[in-house]
Amino acid sequence: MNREWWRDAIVYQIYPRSFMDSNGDGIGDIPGIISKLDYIEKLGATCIWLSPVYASPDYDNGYDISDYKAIHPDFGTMEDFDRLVREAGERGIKIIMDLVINHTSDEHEWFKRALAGEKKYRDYYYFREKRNNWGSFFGGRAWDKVPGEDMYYLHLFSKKQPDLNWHNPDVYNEICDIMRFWLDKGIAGFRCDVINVIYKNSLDKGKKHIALTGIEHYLGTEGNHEILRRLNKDVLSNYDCFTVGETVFVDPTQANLLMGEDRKELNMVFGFEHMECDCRKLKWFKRAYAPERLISALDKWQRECEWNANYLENHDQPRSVSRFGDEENCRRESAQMLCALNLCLRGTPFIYEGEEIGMTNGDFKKAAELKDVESKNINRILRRFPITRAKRLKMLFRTTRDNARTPMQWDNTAGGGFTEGVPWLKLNGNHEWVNVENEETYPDGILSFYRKLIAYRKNSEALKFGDYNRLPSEKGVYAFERSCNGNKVIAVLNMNGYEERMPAVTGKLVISNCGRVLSNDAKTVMKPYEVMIFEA
Ligand code: ISL
Ligand code: CA
Repeated sequence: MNREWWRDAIVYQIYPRSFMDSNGDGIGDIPGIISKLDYIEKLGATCIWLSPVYASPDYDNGYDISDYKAIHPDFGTMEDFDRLVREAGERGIKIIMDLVINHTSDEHEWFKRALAGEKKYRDYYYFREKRNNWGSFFGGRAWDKVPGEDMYYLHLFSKKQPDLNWHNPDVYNEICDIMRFWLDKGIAGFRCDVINVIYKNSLDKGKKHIALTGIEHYLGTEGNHEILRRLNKDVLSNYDCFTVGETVFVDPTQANLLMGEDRKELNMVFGFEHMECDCRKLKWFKRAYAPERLISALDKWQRECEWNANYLENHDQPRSVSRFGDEENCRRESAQMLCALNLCLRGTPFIYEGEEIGMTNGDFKKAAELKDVESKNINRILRRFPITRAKRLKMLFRTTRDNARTPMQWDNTAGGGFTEGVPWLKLNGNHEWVNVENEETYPDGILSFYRKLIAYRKNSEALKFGDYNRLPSEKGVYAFERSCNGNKVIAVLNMNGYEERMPAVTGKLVISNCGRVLSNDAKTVMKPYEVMIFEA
């Protein structure tokens, strides 16, 4: 395996709308991000993944792009963007951007010209007289009627996100051009949105599927692999950059086809299997969280994939401390345990803004407080079912992507230090005590733990590149060793909310989160969410 720079990068994901507002309009922006670069540098991140900042009507918060080469005015100007790349670079921080090429916004010029009847642009999308039975990722059907015509168009996501036709060479060329545009500005790669569904084999009728009827016609098709190889050869291979694919519904075998070093498609992928440890396939079908299920999913990917893009949170998922920890009784300990989990596994770690201070799920009270298009769709669908309002809201609040999108909590002032104005999405009331300023005062706090472990990892060949090997332990305790050229690090994590017996490991304790004396004392019982990291 080559030791490219991105393998030992520490990636910090920024959701620009919610990170830092510089002008009081309630929306985070690029000057806001620039003002926090010192914070990101101090954390130890070496790369920022910037969620979309392109021009967009924001029906899906920027994942519906109306101009791929323009910065959304809410976020600032192209000069601001260039300054961000430059000022981050001065701190040794690279920037990767979101590449959303399965679909555009319906307000993109291509789609508008298609609707106006221009043949060339008609072929950029899928227009059909009859719609098939495919389902949309956001609930409901994947086809909507073209206004004023007896025609339908395909959208795997919201109706404001028509799918691009990847059979059309013009589409391919346009996207190559867009990628070069940003790479030439000095960005270091892309996080590729739903990149394993872009190429549709056919528009035939789909087999019935709980939510995504039709998926067999577009998931991980050979044509999709071929496009990725071509994009790699024609564009990416000419730059010092990397790609991480957001690849829905893949198992390690399919993941390896997308990121195998010899395949020359993507460099790494985000798997979803570990995100299914508290639901059945889809988040709507809840089941109780069991640490053991999270462990076995992670362990499987660690064993079966040469490299992983490790993450526990992003802008689509609930907050990990609310989900896999105990935000009420052990917020600090469980957030630190999750930090160690993310940073000690083999692969490139991705940290989502606010994760490093243990931010929790939103404290929503009314459906009207939610802004996410997916939640709005689901709310509409749920209203048709004979369930109580309380039940409907419970389901919405548990699943809404807005849980991760509440404004970053910098301090305890009215706007959380995020804005001087009214935030676009309700700020969590717990910003009074869950905030960066407060964390800065605790040497044993969550933020300090992140900084400490990131710094430790940077100096550890074993954590950066070592092999992974799981060790025997009690249920819900995850113990594994990472070794490289005789250096060995052992991580022992009690992921249970109760005490559990410590596995037998030998080594020198170097990092811990529950006041353990840093020595080799007999360790018999681990406290809830206790972390111990040893050198052997
Ligand atoms: O979050 C999900 C369900 O709640 C996923 O199914 C999600 O829609 C899927 O992972 C694709 O996500 C990506 O593409 C979407 C966008 O809305 C998400 O924010 C993005 O991460 C469409 O572009
Ligand atoms: Ca702003």
